[in-house]
Amino acid sequence: MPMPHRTFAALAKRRLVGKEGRERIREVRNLLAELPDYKNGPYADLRKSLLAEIEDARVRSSAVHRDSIAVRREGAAQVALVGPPNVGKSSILQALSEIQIKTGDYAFTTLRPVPALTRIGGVLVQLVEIPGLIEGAADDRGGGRALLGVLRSVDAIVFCARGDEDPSLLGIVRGEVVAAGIDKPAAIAMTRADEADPDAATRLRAIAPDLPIVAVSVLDERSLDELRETIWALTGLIRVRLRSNGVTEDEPLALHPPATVDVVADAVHHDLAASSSGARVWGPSAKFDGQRVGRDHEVLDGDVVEILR
Ligand SMILES: Nc1nc2c(ncn2[C@@H]2O[C@H](COP(=O)(O)OP(=O)(O)OP(=O)(O)O)[C@@H](O)[C@H]2O)c(=O)[nH]1
Ligand SMILES: [Mg+2]
Repeated sequence: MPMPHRTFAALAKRRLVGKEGRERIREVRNLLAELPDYKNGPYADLRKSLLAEIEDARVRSSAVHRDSIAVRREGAAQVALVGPPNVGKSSILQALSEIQIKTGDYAFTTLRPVPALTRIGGVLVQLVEIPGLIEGAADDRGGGRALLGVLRSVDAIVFCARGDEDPSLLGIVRGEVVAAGIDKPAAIAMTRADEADPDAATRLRAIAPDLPIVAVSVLDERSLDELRETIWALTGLIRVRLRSNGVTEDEPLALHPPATVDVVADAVHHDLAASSSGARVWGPSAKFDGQRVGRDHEVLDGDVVEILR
């Protein structure tokens, strides 16, 4: 004897409370599987309304209005691109990575945070475009709370502002980030630099004298390189390459400074750290090429390290 349809409807409602997106759709599917298979009458109506729920949940999850949005962390660091709408955030993401993303000369082309990996000096860094923030974002205007929430876990922020636009737009965005209690290493990318007038950087500097500014045009590869370097500096990480049997590896290790030879060895293998007797070092931390150092020697960005057993 199936449960009365009103009871089922109430139960369904209860089971969907607080569930959104994929989770909600999964629960609706479970409910559909449990629903008696009548072709007509109240159960058939219930089936129809549950199917409509799936459609609604899909539409809602493609708009931003939830309290949290998760971006899965990848790479050695996570850096957010934050700014007003239509400043060229997606275009930068596209220029620095393999991602294909919609860009367009209108506001709110991007509605959800979009992650993309970029390689900087051989190390993978995750960039995340945060959809355009507007005044009142910290009070959840435009779904701002969820977007700002993504910033809590990032390592650094690149504020994007158009060189040919009123710099106070950037001030508003920064103000919302501050109002949300978020304080991260940051820099400013003055975007669409090819369209900016010569005073643009000065105007931006006046409203954010504390942040480094890099002028970026997606049409200028050199400016993109400068942006990469700026992003790397914001991560605060150092790059160390390993050497063994006279061969230096191409792909560097990314480490949080201060890092010792022991930390390098441990990043390779725990056993190596336990059994090492020190290292030979080439590069900025070495007094001369191949200097023999102990396990507590501090390595620096750009070092080549050969762990000795
Ligand atoms: N001339 C020039 N145009 C650019 C540059 N970067 C982006 N654009 C143009 O600016 C417009 C907006 O670019 P998007 O990358 O979509 O901007 P967005 O900040 O991601 O926009 P939303 O996601 O809508 O907030 C597009 O028409 C781009 O072609 C640039 O360096 N130079
Ligand atoms: Mg965009």
